[in-house]
Amino acid sequence: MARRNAPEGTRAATRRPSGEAWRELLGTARPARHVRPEAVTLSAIDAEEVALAELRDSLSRTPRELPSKYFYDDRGSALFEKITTLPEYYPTRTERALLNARAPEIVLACGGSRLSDVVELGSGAASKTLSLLSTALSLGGHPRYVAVDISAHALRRTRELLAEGLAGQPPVPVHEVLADYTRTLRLPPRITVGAQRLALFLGGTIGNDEDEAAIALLSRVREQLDPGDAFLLGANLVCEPAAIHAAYNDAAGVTAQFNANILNAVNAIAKSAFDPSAFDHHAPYVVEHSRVEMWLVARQVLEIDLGRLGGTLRMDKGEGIRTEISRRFTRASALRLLDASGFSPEHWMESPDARFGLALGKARTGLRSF
Ligand code: SAH
Ligand code: AVI
Repeated sequence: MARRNAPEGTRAATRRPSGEAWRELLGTARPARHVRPEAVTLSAIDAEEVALAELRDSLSRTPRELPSKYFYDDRGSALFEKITTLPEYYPTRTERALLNARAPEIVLACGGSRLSDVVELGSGAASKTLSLLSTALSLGGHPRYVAVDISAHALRRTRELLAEGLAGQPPVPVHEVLADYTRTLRLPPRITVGAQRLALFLGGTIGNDEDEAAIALLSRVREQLDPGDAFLLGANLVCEPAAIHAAYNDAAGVTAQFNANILNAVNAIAKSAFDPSAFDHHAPYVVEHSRVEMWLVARQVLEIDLGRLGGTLRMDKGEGIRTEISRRFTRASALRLLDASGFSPEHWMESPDARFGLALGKARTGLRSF
């Protein structure tokens, strides 16, 4: 197919998903308006038919699954932002406090004023990244910020929050990349030759993948960097099960809404007929696997028209669809991930309550140290 032969960097721009629903899920990229806009580069965006195949495949597994990236349509992104403000959801505020406290150390370890390129995967609202950019500016640096996210809504929020949060400081050029980083990851070229790059993957999002997928993703990030470039990984740590449980079972029911909304996103893409209200939110912390598992559990026998996925899905009462895993790491397991992906771990920083960790690594010459 001719389309498949298009250069990767241009494919997304020339190849428009045909379905309204898919456009809605992925949105369209726009240049940043408030923070000195730059040209937008798009990495390859999933084609509609690839999404349909992925959904078909994941729903036919045992157990049935939906990839967690489908949470982030406009409503899902807004619900996630709301989750980050809930009293029970400790990861965001814990990571923010840790980043605020350690920003000078992180920026200095990344060249201080030479830090000129900050790239964030799954940037979301990017509210925590402000402290790093602010610190780089206050050290006399001129960082550019590259935000990579599958959600157009999240990129819009990134733009708004950066404009608000950095008001009164020198302008930070923002480069938005609307892309699915589980597929092609194509970062814009570094801003100047020899510029020091820092890639960020915060929020504990790495915990939404099993080891194999996590290492594949981080290795792709490594391939886009030069030896000596820095990578900062945020990881949720194994801690009190009750605190973890509460974070995914909040009293206001926002996480339950976020979970159910994935079915709206799937319906929009597949023209399927999932009824989100026919499922219960179930999110236990599974101690044995050090991970939360989010499920949508059928409250009764269901016959669901799968629309463009083809056929009908029959679910028994009590049968579940797993929508997310959210892993908790130890210092050792987080550093192992970095190492296995081609980064030499250099710093480990932990919140005072030991619930969240940040690992700073440097890209190695060889992808593997073993
Ligand atoms: N880093 C932010 C947001 C975390 S939520 C924080 O710490 O608060 C996860 C973010 O990753 C969302 O904004 C979501 O849209 C994005 N995301 C999830 N899967 C993605 C994928 N496959 N490709 C690109 N972005 C993805
Ligand atoms: C994005 N990710 C790290 C969140 C998490 O905690 O795993 C997504 C989330 N799911 C439920 N609440 C928040």
